[in-house]
Amino acid sequence: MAFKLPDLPFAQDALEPHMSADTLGFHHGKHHASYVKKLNKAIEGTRYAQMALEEIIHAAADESGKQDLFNNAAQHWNHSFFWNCLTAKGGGRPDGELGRRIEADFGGYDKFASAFKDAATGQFGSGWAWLVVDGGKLKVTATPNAVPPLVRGQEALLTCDVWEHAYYLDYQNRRADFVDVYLGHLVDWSFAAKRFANQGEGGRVAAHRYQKAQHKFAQSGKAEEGGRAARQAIEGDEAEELERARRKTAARGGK
Ligand code: MN3
Repeated sequence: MAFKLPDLPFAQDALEPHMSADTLGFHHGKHHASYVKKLNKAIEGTRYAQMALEEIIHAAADESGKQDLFNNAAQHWNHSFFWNCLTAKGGGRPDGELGRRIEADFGGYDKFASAFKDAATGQFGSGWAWLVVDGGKLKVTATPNAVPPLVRGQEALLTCDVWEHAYYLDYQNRRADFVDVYLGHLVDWSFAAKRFANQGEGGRVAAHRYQKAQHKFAQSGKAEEGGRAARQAIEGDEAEELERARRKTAARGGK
């Protein structure tokens, strides 16, 4: 079964004036759509067609000659994630447990914001700025081109797309202005907080074990064995979501 372009979680003009309907029309309707189309073309009739998206990313990252597949799969993941990081009337400081952890791990929200802005503006050329959980600690990082934090063993909580197509229509060459607006008006902290609550250190380790089990299953085609291993690898809030992904993968062609 082919991957589908997800709908935006808001109306195309909902983020104006901070992110225009024009920008979203191209970014979602053309750029993201094109990654999905190329990904589907690349996996058609191959063993990748039976894998979940994150498995494809891990597998393609480990294999030589699969750069295009990696790029398109990762960009589909990155953009699907990015849309969820945005909301009308967003931005500002996070509260709750995530807010407290940002205080503790960065020494205050302002220090976090400044590190995030540095990562976003300091990324030479195309890429992404992220807030991640790395080894149980919050961290700001940047990745080039299509690279998602999951291939570095990090769990993404939040991202800002700093490819020029993300801001050029609205901000031209002023990437720093775009990042300020992202932090001040667009960030959906409730999404990041949900990710944080569901994917602490335990979740990260479980997710990694799950991915390994799934990968083995995808290679062997033994759905029952793979499913059992995957179920054993996970517990907690993530379990249901991962189990759904497993069933979908199995339905796609597992025996
Ligand atoms: Mn983009």
